[in-house]
Amino acid sequence: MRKTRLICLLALAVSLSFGQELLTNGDFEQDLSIGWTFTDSGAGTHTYDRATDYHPDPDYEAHTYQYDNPGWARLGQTVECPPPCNLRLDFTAKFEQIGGTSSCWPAACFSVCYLDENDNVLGETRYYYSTYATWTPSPTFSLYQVTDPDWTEYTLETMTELEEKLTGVDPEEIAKIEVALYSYTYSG
Ligand SMILES: [Ca+2]
Ligand SMILES: [Ca+2]
Repeated sequence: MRKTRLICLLALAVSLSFGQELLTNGDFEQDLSIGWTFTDSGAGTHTYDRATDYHPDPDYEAHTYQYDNPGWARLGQTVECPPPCNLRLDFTAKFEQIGGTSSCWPAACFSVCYLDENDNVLGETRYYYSTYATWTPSPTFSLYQVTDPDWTEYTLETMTELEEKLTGVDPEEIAKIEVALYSYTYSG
């Protein structure tokens, strides 16, 4: 059976800093080609944009969208993060999902990937909003299930995260961090 699937993720602002802001255009006030890179799974419909009216404040928000299945859409930015990886991530986001079953489900995610100097993913912290997602955490995969669909502020301290959740990641190997708006649909 095939049902309509429609998921979104909207972000008001993203900040990755330790004293000094590392992200370029983290408030989305400039065109998204500045600082941000869009990638997708190549099948289905994937879009991203920025607009002022996703959130009632007067300035811009960014948005990723994934339709049909399976597939994903990702708007990300990678920054250098020499060890020790001691950063504070603040983002304000709104997650949306429509439709889904236990065998075919959407998830709206905000992803933080810890990369080595060769861009290999050492671990990930993923915030996700999904009724059916079956992901389970591991020492290299930390999960935070979002249950509030309204605009909410989130904070992640990378040092604490690595010590308490991502015990399978060697902080000394981390050279970069990628943050991303990530819209995903699983189809089994
Ligand atoms: Ca706005
Ligand atoms: Ca903004």
